[in-house]
Amino acid sequence: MGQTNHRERFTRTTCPRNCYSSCSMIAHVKNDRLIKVTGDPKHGFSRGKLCAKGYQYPEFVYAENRLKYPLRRKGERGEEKWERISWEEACSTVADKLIESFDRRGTFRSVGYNTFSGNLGFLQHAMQGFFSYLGDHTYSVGNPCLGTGKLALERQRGGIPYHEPVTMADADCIVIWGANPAVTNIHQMKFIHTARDQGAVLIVIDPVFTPTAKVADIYIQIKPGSDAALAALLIKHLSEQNALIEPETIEGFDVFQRDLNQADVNQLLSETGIGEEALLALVTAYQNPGTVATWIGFGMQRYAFGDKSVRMVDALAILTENATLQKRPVFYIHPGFFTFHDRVDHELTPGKSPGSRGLSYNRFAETCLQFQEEPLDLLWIFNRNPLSQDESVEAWKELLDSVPFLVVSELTMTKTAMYADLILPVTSHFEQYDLHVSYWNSWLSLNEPAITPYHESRSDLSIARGVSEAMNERRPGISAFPEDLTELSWIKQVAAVLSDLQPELKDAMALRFSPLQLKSEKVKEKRSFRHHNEKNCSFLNGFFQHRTGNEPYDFQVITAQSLLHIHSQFETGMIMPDHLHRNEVAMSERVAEKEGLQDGDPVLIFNDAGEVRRHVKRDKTIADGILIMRQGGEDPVNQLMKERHSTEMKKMNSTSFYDNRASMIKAGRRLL
Ligand SMILES: Nc1nc2c(c(=O)[nH]1)N[C@H]1C(S)=C(S)[C@@H](COP(=O)(O)OP(=O)(O)OC[C@H]3O[C@@H](n4cnc5c(=O)[nH]c(N)nc54)[C@H](O)[C@@H]3O)O[C@H]1N2
Ligand SMILES: Nc1nc2c(c(=O)[nH]1)N[C@H]1C(S)=C(S)[C@@H](COP(=O)(O)OP(=O)(O)OC[C@H]3O[C@@H](n4cnc5c(=O)[nH]c(N)nc54)[C@H](O)[C@@H]3O)O[C@H]1N2
Ligand code: SF4
Ligand SMILES: [Mo]
Repeated sequence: MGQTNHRERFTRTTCPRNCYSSCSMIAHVKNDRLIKVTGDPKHGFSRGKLCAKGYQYPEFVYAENRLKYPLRRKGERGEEKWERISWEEACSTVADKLIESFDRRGTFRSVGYNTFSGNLGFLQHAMQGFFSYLGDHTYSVGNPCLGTGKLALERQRGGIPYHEPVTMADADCIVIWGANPAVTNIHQMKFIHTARDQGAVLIVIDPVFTPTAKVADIYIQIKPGSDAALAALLIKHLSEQNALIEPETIEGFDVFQRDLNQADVNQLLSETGIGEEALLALVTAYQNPGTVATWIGFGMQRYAFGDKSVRMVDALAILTENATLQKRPVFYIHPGFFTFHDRVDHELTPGKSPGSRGLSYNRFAETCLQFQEEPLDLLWIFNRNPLSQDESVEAWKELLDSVPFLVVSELTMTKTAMYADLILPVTSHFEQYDLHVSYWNSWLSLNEPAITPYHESRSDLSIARGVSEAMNERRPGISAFPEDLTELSWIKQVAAVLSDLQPELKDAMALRFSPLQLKSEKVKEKRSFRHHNEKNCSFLNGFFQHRTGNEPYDFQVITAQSLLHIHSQFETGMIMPDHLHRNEVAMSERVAEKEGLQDGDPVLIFNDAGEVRRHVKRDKTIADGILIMRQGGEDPVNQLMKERHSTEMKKMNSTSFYDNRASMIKAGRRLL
């Protein structure tokens, strides 16, 4: 690495993006330049293929907006005037700010971080660990992405069901509730197509006619947020036909059934917006004597009552299966991802001290703004772009305007980085070591550096080390972060910790030759609804009140993932256009027709949280009450969001990205 070498070299790396696959990939390098990236045939999930983003990595790595040097703000916040500084100056500045805060308050509680999902590798724990070594501090907790469903399944079954995603190929029927794998999980489509080739029926339930819906045998256009109602209806139907399997043997079924008896069929049906025929197709599907795979997608849980939808759909699988639970596999995530990450955090970092302030993601900015005592002196954002992706953009703007010092570690100049006092450029995965486990499949893979770091970029770990050294120079012993820690020694330690669970991991370097398939953990599934009792809130309690009490806006705004981007990432360098441009809004052709809107017409979309400007794109597959926009960009759609959580939802530490309504105007006229 590093030297000029005219021959092409190959290095095994792993795509670190927040994506189902975690593809192992081969970097092709010539003269220390990444010239091409190809899939790794030894990765048993992606099997030698990548998505368009993966193949596009050389453009990503050398993109014009990639950060090269540490930058210090010159003008006003957000004015985007910067000066280049040295790493020494950058690390000393952060060290000074941290020590200043400690001296003023006698604690590090007024320094905090917010991080999430730019890179899902194990190396990221080192940066979080840096704060843990300081002692008390403020940090973000929870999971704004898939936390609702995870908790709901854990409550319902006492654990998360897991089946190898490859086994979906053996199903006789696949029912996808709110996932769009043709866009978000393209490698899974192989197994879905195999199942269909062998005669399986594919049913897709989604308010949007997605690329996945296009290849389905049956597409059911459900009203947003009503999956709990649809699943309840199905259970009622099946129960009336005595088609539930030994429900009385299920712990907690009595409470569940009482709930269900109270629910009104007509109300349920009108909630879902679907017809009798679609309902009967689903009833038939769940009576299939063979294997019916239920995929609980992340899309259906992004609602205020998303946990109820997850629990009800899961209940449908439990109630139509015998005690072995083999024929009604439910797919959600690979729980090993969390087991491994929790373990590394636990074993290799000091953990969070009791005086630390762990703030839920879904109210992070609001909570920081409310601190009376010990307000934040310094906020460090890494691996995260809240001004584009958070649910409370308005509160985030306020927080970033008011926090005395803001540090952002980034690959590119993002919406959030533009507000920073100090921007620290990080290496891409091609420039550092890392180790990855997928949250969907059971493959674990190594990432070796393929090229020297881009300009002066550094890994998050090496930034933590630099700041720690600068702190200790000023105040010996103030930071206990291990100063000899390198990326390689960190991942070796991670592998050693994980080798308790997977002995093959004893030698992390063996992964240079092939990714490793983890041995599946024994699935601890139980036919149980033991958490359905009055105290934990029954199934449909509150569901209808919420659904009828919606705000006075005309459209539901759905902002799901897009094929050629990962959230706000891949903004530049992508040479192909995505299905929807960032400045477009897709809507029903009928609505556009009625309002005289042509393709390209400018519209303003607004609600009480904010407004965004877009150009019309007509689409005859979209239902009348829905607007579709993409995430990210200059004028992020999340400006239309604000926190809308029930108390129960808050306890679930979750988010409701699609539970969002807005109206639309053109030239001062409101369009319905
Ligand atoms: N290309 C690409 N791939 C990605 C990502 C990306 O940004 N780009 N992001 C990754 C991440 S972090 C995640 S979390 C996953 C998410 O991937 P998925 O699990 O596929 O989830 P979403 O894209 O959020 O939503 C899936 C579908 O749910 C539908 N939906 C919305 N509301 C409802 C509803 O009320 N009921 C039902 N039944 N369906 C509904 C949406 O229209 C959408 O088609 O994708 C990952 N993969
Ligand atoms: N409207 C709407 N909003 C959503 C969603 C939605 O469906 N609709 N989905 C939600 C979901 S599922 C998710 S997962 C979140 C994602 O929320 P975020 O994690 O905030 O999403 P990204 O846009 O991927 O931002 C990650 C940032 O980390 C940076 N980064 C990448 N690698 C590294 C690294 O190694 N080190 C450092 N320091 N930085 C790095 C990237 O450049 C990028 O700017 O968005 C949520 N927001
Ligand atoms: S974005 Fe996902 S599918 Fe594409 S290369 Fe990365 S891990 Fe693979
Ligand atoms: Mo996500």
